[in-house]
Amino acid sequence: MVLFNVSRIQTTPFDGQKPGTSGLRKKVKVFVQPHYLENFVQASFNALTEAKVRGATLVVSGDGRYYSEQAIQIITKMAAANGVRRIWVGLNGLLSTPAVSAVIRERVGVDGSKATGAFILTASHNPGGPNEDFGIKYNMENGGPAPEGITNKIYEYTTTIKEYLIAPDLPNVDISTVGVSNFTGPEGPFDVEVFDSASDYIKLMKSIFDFESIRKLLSSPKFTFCYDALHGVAGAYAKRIFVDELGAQESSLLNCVPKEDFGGGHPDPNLTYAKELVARMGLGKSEPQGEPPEFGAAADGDADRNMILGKRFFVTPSDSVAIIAANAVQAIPYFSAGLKGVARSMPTSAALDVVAKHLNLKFFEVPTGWKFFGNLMDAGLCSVCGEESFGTGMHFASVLGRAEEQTTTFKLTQTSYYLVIVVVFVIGSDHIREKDGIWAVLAWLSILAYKNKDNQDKLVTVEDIVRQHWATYGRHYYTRYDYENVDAVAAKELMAHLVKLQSSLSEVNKIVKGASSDVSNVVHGDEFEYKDSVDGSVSSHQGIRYLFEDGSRLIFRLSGTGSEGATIRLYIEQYEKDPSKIGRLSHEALAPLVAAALKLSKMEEFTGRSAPTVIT
Ligand code: VG1
Ligand code: CO
Repeated sequence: MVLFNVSRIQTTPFDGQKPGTSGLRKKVKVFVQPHYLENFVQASFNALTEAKVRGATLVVSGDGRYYSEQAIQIITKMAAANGVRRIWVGLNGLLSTPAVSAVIRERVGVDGSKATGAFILTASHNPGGPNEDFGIKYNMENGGPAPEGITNKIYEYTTTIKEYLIAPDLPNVDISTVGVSNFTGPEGPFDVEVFDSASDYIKLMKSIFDFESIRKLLSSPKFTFCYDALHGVAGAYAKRIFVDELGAQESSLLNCVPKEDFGGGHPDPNLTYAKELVARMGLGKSEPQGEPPEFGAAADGDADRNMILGKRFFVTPSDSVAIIAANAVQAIPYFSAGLKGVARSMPTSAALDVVAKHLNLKFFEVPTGWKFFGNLMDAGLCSVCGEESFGTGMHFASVLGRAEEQTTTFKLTQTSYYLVIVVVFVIGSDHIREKDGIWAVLAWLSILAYKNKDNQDKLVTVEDIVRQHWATYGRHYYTRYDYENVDAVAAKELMAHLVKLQSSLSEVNKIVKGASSDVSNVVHGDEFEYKDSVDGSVSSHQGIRYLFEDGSRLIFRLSGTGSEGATIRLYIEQYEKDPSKIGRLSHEALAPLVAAALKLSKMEEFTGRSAPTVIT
C-alpha cells in the first residue's frame, strides 16, 4: 500500500478557460503551461461540489492524443488529493467519447463500484501533436456532457481560482497494463483501475443491434465494406467489432492503429481528410484500383462522429438522422417497441421533422451541442437524435456537380457523374448520452441488412435507400458555409448587424429580393432561444435565424469548438416536396438563398472573405 500526501498549490487564473460547445479546447502549448490544466480540473471539482467529488469513482481517458498520458497522471493525482475514491482508466488511456458514456452508465468495477462522472481528454476532430490541439471535458453521472449550468460554474471558478490540491508523491500509474493499484492518502484508500477499453462498449452494442443479421450482410458476396479510423480511438474498437464480431476482412480496416498525432493527419472524417477511404470508395481524383466497396465509413479522433459513404455516393448528415429514424423500428431490435421521440439541433435540416410528423413522433429542436439532448433522453422523451455537423476543414460538395467546381479537394470520377451522396453524421440514440460514431455505422449496416434480408439478386444500396427516402418524404436541400479563423471582433460585428436587421423585416425583404427574385419572403427573424422542457433552463443566443414563407431557413452562428480566432457558420436550407424537383443540383437549388445570405450578412464587408473556408 503506497502512502501519499496532499499539497495545496498556489495559482492564479488564466483567461479564457470557458468550455465551448464540447469542453475546453486549446493548443497543446497552452495546456502545458504550469498550472493550466490543474486550474481547470480544480475548477471542475469545485463546480461539482465536495459532496459529488468525495468518495466518487471517476473515469479519466480519451482519444489518446498527444499530452493525454501526462494529463491522466495529473488528473489522477488531483483526484486523489480532492478525496475521489477511485479512478478508472481505459487501457493505454484510450476510451472513445461514446465508450466513456457507456462505461459511466453500464460498467461495474472489480469491487462492485459504479462511476459517477468522467474527464474525457480529446479535442475531437482537431489535429493532435505538440503543435496541435488538446481538450478536456467533464461528463456527468448520466454519461452525458456537463450541462451549461455546470460548465458556466466551472468557468466562474477558473476566473477566481487561488489554489489547487494535488498528491505530488502519488506514483505515476502504469496505464499500459490492466489491473488495480491501491494507495492510501490522509483520508483513506484511493485506487486506480485500468480496464479493457472495448469490452463494455461491445457488450452494449450487442444488446442494441442484431449482430447476426449484420454478420450475414457482411458475409454476402454482394456486399463489400471498408472502415477508416483515421488513427483515432475508433481503431481500438474497429477490429474487435467489425472483424472479430462481425466477420469483416482485416484488409477492410484502414488506419486503425490509434496514434497520438493521428499519423500527422486531421482525424476529421470527411472527403478531404479521409483520403484513403475516399479513394477506395471511388470518390477520389482518379479511378480506384478495383471495384469500390458498397459501404465505407470513417470516424473522428474520439469516435463520436462519422462519415458513411456508399459506392461513389454521399448524403447530407441531416438526411441520415432522418433515414435512421424512419427505419429504426424495423431494422434495429433496440427500437422495436417504437421510438419515444426524436430530436435535432436547430441548424440541422428539417428532414427529421418530416419523418417525425409522418410517424407521429414527439419532436424536439435544441441548440447545437450534444449536452442539450441529455435531459430529453433521461426523461424518456427522445430515442434518436442528430446534428448536421460534418466537422471542420472539409471542402466538398453536398451534391452532384459541385465537386467539379471544387478542384482543390476532389473531382468526381466519370462514372459518378450523377448524384454523389455523403453521409457524415453526428448522430446517436438514448443508449448512451453522447453521439456515437460506431453506433451510427452499425445502424446503417442494420438498415442495409434489413433492406437486403430477402437476399434478392440485386443489392439495395446506400444510394437506393437515400433516394427512396426523398421520394417518400421530400428532399431538404442543405449546405453549410464555414468561415474559419475570422477576426473575432469582425465576427461579432457581423452577428450584431444581423440581429439589428431583424427589427425591420421590410428592410430584410428589400435586401433579400435585391439579391435574388427567386427567394420567398422572410416572415420571421430571431435569435434562437431554447427552454429545456425538462428542467426549464433557458439558453439564449443560440444562433440567428431568418425563416422564409416557403419553409426555407438561413441560420448564422459562431462555432464553439475552435481553438483560434472565430468561425462563422452559415446554414442554408430549402425543402422540396415535388418529386420532379428532388434531383436538382444542390448548389443550383440553393443559389438564390446563398446570394441572399451573403448580402444580408455583408459577409465580405465584415470578414474580408470572398469565399468560405469550407463548404459542406
Ligand atoms: C461543432 C458542431 C456540433 C458538435 C460539436 C462537437 O460545434 O457544429 O454539432 O456537437 O462541434 O462535436 P461548433 O460549436 O463548432 O459548431 V465533436 O465531434 O467536436 O465533440
Ligand atoms: Co468528436
